[in-house]
Amino acid sequence: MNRIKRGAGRVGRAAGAAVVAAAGMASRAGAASAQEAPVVGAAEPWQFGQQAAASPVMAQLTDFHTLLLWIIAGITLVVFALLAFVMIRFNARANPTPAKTAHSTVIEVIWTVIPVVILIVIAVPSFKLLYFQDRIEDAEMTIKAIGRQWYWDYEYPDHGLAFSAYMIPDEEIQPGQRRLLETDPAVVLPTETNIRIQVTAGDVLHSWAVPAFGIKMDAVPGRLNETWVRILDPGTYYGQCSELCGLGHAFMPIMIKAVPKDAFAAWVETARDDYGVAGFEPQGRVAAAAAAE
Ligand SMILES: [Cu+2]
Repeated sequence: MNRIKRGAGRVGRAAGAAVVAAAGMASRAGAASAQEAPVVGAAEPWQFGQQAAASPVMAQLTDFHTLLLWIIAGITLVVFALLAFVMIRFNARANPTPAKTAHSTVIEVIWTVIPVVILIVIAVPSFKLLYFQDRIEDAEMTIKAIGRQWYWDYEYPDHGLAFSAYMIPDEEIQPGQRRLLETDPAVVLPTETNIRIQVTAGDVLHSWAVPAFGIKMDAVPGRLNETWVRILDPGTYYGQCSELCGLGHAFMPIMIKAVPKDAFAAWVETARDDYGVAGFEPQGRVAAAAAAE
């Protein structure tokens, strides 16, 4: 059902993202724009299940979650049925003279082998998924998120940008914005791009988590953790610090605007005025792409 909904929303969402990109260029804050892209990555009241997958990793996580749910439901039903059978068939009234059986090799084998088979069925896709989300071989660009008390610093080492993203406080929140989730500025990322994400912290433990991407990565001072994302659809995606880091833990959200590649390139050009790193020379793949244009 999700898939149908997502498919239908795609055209509208792409149009919305173009508007956001244009609005982002017009206003420095960008976030204050009335024409937001339709939100795709945020928790909803009375939400059941996962947020709609916005990346291949999250799509696989959702499938894995569904598989586990079926396995758990099956185990619960079997155990319930066995208990009911025992209570009805072997209660004192139905079975006044109990058997004296103390051991059964057959039953021992069955209740050892079946759980082992279940664990293998779980372990194989689990490990595959762990390695899939671990890192991307062929990253097209990198961003670095640095957790701080209590905001996130972001660096775009390929594009020479660096900025701090602070939560928009309640006094300044505009209609249509999401309280405790909106940041200024938002992190802008291109869709359909393999993005390496490096996560670390400058003071205490934090965790960079965006549910729609299937990412929850510890931010550890002195350690560089790595993961990746490929954002499938334009939109706005929200996340929060997910490691208790002190007084402002609930007030350092993550806000990502995913826009098509050309809109991202345009954003990089305008963002350079505000967030450009002095003396930056593009290198490697990004420099080659810029030279080819
Ligand atoms: Cu934190």
